[in-house]
Amino acid sequence: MQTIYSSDHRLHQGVELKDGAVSDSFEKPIRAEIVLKQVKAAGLGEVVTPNEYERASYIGAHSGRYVEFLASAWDEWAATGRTCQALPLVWPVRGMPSTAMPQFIDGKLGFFSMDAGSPINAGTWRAASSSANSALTGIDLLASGDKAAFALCRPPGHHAGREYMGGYCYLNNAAIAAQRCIMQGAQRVAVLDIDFHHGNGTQDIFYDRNDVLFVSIHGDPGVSFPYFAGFADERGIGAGKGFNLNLPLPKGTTLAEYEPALQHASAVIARHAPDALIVSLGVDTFEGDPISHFRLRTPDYLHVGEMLARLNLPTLFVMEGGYMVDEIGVNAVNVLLGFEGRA
Ligand code: SP5
Ligand code: ZN
Repeated sequence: MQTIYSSDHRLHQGVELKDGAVSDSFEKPIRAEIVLKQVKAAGLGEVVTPNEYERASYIGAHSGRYVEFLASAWDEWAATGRTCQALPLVWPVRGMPSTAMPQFIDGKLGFFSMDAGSPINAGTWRAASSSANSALTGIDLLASGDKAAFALCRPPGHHAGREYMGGYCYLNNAAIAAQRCIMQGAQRVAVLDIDFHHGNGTQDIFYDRNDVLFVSIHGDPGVSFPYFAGFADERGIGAGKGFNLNLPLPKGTTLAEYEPALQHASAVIARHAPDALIVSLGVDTFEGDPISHFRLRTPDYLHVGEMLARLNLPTLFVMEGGYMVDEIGVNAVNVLLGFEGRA
């Protein structure tokens, strides 16, 4: 399969609060470089750069005003004389009376975010849009007949909702890809999220829809980020009721517990009979991941890929998380090799 990759991801380098201090984010540029290196080392296939897309291609998954906010946030922040990264410090939580969008950047940052995990700097918009464009290019490869493609997206996307950033994410690459698939005439699409963290953003975007099925296998949100979404009783709303499936698993989950959940997810996806499958591929399920607590091992990822191939669907893999930097390449590429029957 082809890999879609843009070096523009390097323009974004975030910070996060860790142990009471501001330091480099776990979500750093070398992550994508290591995955790219392994794609080449394994001979996965050609590496291509993403096409350019209009900003309008992100709308549908996101609102227009959110996309405008992301595109202009750095300029609005810098116009106040600040040169540090832009971060939110106030949020409209339960009980606050106003639902209006603030006019000043400091208010907008809180209005359009779920946490302080997605700082904005001068290159963030270009990096995030190149990441979304990689996913969109992947959909266009499937439309032209490719059986599978790998969008090597960075920054990741699955925590970004219709109108919010968070968890290292800005544009929801997988959701933007699913939406393009539907706009191009697909009747049904499935998004399977196997990042360690619940894909709350993707769930949010498709929660009231029956055309895009969302299935996520992740760490129990009772004890894991994002804490406020990802529970098993979240099944969708309105027309979307029954088209959202969360399969939370406990701390310490190994392949033995993971495999039945993936089997269940596969059966539900097969029943939906989608025209395409989009896999939010996070490898922070790895036993050595610094911010997660599943215990998958490197060879297990080959097996995960084999299981996904059995669905026999046009499949776009979209890179999400994975923070054990030395292993992220081999683990992510193992899923793709397993999928291609090259285990
Ligand atoms: C895309 C993705 O995987 N986003 C994950 C966002 C997680 N944000 C919370 C990070 C909390 C880090 N806690 C450090 C614990 C170190 N032992
Ligand atoms: Zn994650």
